[in-house]
Amino acid sequence: MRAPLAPEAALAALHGRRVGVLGLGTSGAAILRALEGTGVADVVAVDTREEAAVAPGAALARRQGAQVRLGCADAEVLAGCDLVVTSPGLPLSHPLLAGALARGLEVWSEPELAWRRAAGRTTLVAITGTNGKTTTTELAAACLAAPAGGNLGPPLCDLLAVPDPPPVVVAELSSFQLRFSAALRAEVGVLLNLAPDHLDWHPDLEDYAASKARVWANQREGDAAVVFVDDAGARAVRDAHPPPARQVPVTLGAPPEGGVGVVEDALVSRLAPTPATIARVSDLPSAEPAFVADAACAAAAALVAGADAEGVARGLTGFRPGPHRLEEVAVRHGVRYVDDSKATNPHAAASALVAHDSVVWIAGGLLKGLALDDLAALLPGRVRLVVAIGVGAEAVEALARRAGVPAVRADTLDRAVPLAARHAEPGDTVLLSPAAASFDQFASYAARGLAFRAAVERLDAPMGEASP
Ligand code: UMA
Repeated sequence: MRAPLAPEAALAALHGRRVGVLGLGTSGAAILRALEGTGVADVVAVDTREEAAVAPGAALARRQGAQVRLGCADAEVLAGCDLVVTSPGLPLSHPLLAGALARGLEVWSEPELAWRRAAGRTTLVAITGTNGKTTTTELAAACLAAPAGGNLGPPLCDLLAVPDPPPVVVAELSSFQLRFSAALRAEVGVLLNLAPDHLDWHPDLEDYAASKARVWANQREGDAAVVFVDDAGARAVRDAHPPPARQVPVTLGAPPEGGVGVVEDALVSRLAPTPATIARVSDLPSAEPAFVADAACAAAAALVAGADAEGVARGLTGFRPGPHRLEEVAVRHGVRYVDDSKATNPHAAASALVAHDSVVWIAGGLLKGLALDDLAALLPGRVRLVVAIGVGAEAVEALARRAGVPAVRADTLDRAVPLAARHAEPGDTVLLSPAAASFDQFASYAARGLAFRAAVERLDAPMGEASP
């Protein structure tokens, strides 16, 4: 399956070059570490933020003798560079990135650098899609007993650009990372689904979809493209950007030849001529369709990458889903409080809504240029009240109006939770599934989830202790 790129060839691509490193956060620091010992002539490390925000990355860059330019968004700083390695947080329109592209500089993502540094010594199982990437990556890593990295952290450079990289790595790759991964080759590339997201980063949906399709762009004979074929978006990407390698279809329906599917309570592989049961659906940690789809894709990817059947069964059934994904945080007076803060786009919120019957729904935040229209049909008869928060609150209220469901504006989670609690009745679920990113009010979706949990816990506090 391997056609190794010689380590010398990978290093030759960097030798003597002046390299711009864009962003000094987690990715930037990993990029700097991976550039060490490659023979690059010179590094210019740039970040639009000031010292306090990027202190560890800036300190590392200085220790390595790089030129450090902070508070800088002027691409002039890249004069003399012929290669730029960029962080995923910089959108295509960012002046540094747009300036680098306008100057005709070669641009690599952090995973591209990692892959080149691994130089054919690691089998890469790469997982992408709009939703479910983290869960699927963790599941596949558990099935393969291999390390997981990429968008879920640790950065791929820290796993691959080391003297002795692991034989197999499972990577969650975002569209931002794939956008500038021209040579990266994943022996197994998984596409879970595709729905509009990140339209504040990509110029349009086509650019977002084409970036996702790069997960299998450089595949060769013997490699595999795992596609969740129940998802219309994933099918459309596959048809518009056909994988050059073998396709492995995954479905929640009858298992297709050469793929994985479900027969009654069994997850069944038809990767080999004789169908084989991978695991019982009822033994999985969740029977929720989105989770079963992730598990089926992870199993397919792991089996194709060489995992044994027992390891896969153990990996799937022993898995515990991460926090902030449909996580029940409390049951109080017959009302369930569920933290689905990880739902940072409408597609993810839709799968949370359909999994519940009687909901007080807390939604809103940074909408990233996305329309909420597709959710309107899911609200009537299911959502009792919409509680709108964050900068997207107005759009959330407009959605509720269109769906004919009452809505109130709470702006912050601290206010939203008691308000939701007042309206919820026994049997209801108060669901935080924001359909939006958290960055308008929080440092991350995890911080938002923790704030939700804290607000739920305060519901039990005596009046005087409740926050205003
Ligand atoms: N920066 C600028 N100007 C900008 C934007 C960013 O100078 O306009 C700078 C920031 O100031 C920061 C640096 O670039 O100092 C890097 O920031 P970054 O946003 O690229 O973040 P990293 O710390 O490098 O983390 C990234 C991923 N972040 C994003 O894609 C936004 C992390 O994914 C990932 O875990 C990490 O690399 C390691 O691979 C987070 C994420 O939110 C979890 N991902 C998105 C998602 O899952 O929806 C794609």
